[in-house]
Amino acid sequence: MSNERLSEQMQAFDRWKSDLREGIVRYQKWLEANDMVDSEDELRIFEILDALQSDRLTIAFVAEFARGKTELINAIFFSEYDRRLLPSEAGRTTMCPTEMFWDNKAQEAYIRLLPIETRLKETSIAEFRNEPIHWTHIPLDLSSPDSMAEAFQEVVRTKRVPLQQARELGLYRDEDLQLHSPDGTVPEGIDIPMWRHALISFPHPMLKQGLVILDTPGLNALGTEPELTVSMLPNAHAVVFVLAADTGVTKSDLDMWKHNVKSLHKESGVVVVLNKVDVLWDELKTPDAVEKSIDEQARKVSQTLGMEASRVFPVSAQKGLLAKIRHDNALIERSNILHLEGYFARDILPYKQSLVRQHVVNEIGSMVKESHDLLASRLNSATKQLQELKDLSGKNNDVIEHLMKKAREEQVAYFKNVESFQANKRILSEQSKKLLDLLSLSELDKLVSQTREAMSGSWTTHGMKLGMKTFFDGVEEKLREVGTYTEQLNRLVVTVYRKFHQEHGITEIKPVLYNVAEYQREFEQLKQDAETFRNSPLTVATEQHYVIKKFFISLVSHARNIFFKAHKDAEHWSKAVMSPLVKQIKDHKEQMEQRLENLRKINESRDTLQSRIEELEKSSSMLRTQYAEVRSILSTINRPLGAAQETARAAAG
Ligand SMILES: Nc1nc2c(ncn2[C@@H]2O[C@H](COP(=O)(O)OP(=O)(O)O)[C@@H](O)[C@H]2O)c(=O)[nH]1
Ligand SMILES: [Mg+2]
Repeated sequence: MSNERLSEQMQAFDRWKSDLREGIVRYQKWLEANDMVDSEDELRIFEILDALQSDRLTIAFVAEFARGKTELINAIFFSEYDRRLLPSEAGRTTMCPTEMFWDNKAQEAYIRLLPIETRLKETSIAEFRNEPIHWTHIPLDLSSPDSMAEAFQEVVRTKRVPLQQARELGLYRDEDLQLHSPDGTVPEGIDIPMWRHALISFPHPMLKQGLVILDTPGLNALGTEPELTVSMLPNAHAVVFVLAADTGVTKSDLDMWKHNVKSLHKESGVVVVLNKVDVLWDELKTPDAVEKSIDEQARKVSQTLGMEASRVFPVSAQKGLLAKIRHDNALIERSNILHLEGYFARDILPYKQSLVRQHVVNEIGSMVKESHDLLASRLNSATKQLQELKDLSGKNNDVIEHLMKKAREEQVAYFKNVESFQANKRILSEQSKKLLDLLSLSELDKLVSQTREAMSGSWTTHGMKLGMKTFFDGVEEKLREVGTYTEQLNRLVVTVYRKFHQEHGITEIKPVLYNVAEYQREFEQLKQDAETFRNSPLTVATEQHYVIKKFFISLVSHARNIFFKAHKDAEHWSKAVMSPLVKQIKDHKEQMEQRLENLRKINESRDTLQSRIEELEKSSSMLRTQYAEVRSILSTINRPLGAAQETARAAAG
């Protein structure tokens, strides 16, 4: 059980990442040592190292208010502070969405709060994130738990504002009157959250290892902050949906599940937590009977939600936190909190690792593979030359001259092909420009203005439907065009590569092709998330201009992000796609020259044959060492997480 603790698995994951980093750095050095650096590759390596450094695992907690999300976060992640670190309160909390992480760049503990008034601006939270000036910054004094607890209280601060202002901010609807004033009199002012979003940088070990926890307030926030639904939650690697045993599955729990959470299941792991099972710990019942009633309720939850029973975890966050603080093992066991941690460790982390792995292996792996292939081809040619020279001993000059003549002819044919290659390369680079134009942000922005026109300023659910249709139809059309164009480009690339390999017997390498499928998939997902939001009863019921406007802002911001990535990717691709072949061509040219030079020297004086053979043998053996090194780097990069753990365990034992 103990090795299923999330913290240990996070550590193993972190070690795996640092092994990977080491492998990449080794490769970087290897490239330098062997004089094989290319500025485009260098940049790419730098980007990958940076991406690994800032790689994150996001777990989002979603539920109606008061189900115990915050308590659960305290119990799983923050128990070693021997207190309830994050404020968890009885009753309705008006907290804002809160992200907890460690700010690696600033290396500083703080709380940053985005004022609620920023909702009036046409900027998404993601965009605000890059503009610290809009956030209120509170440094955290780690040496004083009291002052820290006080600082955390700031996150849940509210303020009283006139009704009109709350309405403008999209935080009050006339239908909500009941909530604010049970006797039905219209209040003069209402309490609204001070903040729209909170970022907490905190040096907890798991956060330092790249964990991000997203704590969300209840259903209301999902309705009023569309960015949560269309961007933040779909981007999380795991979503924890929390129910409480004292309330059971209420109508609003079920609404939230159906419209906001269930659909996330495709992209990320969703688990259901049935919290507060301690309310069922009836002293008058036998332990067996208690367990039975808990199982019964969990089974009902799984049926109602249509979720496999193995993904429903009955726990008590409160007792779990208490038990961990008191080191009461029996109570920890009873709270069942470790079960949930084990699930994250066993299922979520490996999934996340496969994502990182896919990315790194795609990027760096193909570069290392390229070096590997280049070496293989050098080694191959050295071996051939060596054989040729060995065969020469005892042969007369005619044979050598004949060989030289043939080598020269090959060289001439080769140079002709190099010329036509250069021409093709120019064509390709021209055509790549068109690909980049198709993927440019200004193209997308044209679509955005068309969308706005289609809606003709009608920020209603009907207008939203029209707008979404215009937008996604437009994007799909554009991506189709990109797809067709990409196919043409890829065909040209393949042809150019093949021609060289076939005509000159060069070791075949497969060019990396540009692929838009990933971005098409991302748009498909965005469309589904947007659809979910549009169909959510909250959205349909409100007809709120405000919310719909916000929804479009987050939609556009997300879409721009996808285009930005696709464009960047295409730009890199167009610069790099020919480089393996260029290197091969250069190498082959040198080999041909060297071969001729050898033959010439030997022709002049047969005495040099032996020394030439020795030289070639020496350089072959050097090539073999380089080859072994690059193979070992390749295997480090391909190593699975489990293997890294084994190594660490072996080293420790
Ligand atoms: N009995 C019991 N109460 C809990 C448990 N977890 C949370 N609570 C209580 O439920 C209330 C709401 O908890 P909180 O974490 O703030 O809920 P959130 O709004 O979902 O973040 C607080 O009074 C907690 O003390 C639990 O496991 N058992
Ligand atoms: Mg909370």
